[in-house]
Amino acid sequence: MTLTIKVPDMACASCGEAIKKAIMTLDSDAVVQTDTNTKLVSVETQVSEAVIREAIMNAGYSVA
Ligand SMILES: [Cu+2]
Repeated sequence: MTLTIKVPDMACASCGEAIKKAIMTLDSDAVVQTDTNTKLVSVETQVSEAVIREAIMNAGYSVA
């Protein structure tokens, strides 16, 4: 499934990398795309949305 999650405080490319890394730690097969202009993170994963959201929050970002 593909999730699209808004992360308003993803300010720059290194935020995007940190988020990507946090998700990939949970699911190494995930395909993660981050867009710092739209603040959207799209994740192709088998892991549930709740778990992905938690990973983003644990990395220090809030999810909308
Ligand atoms: Cu940043």
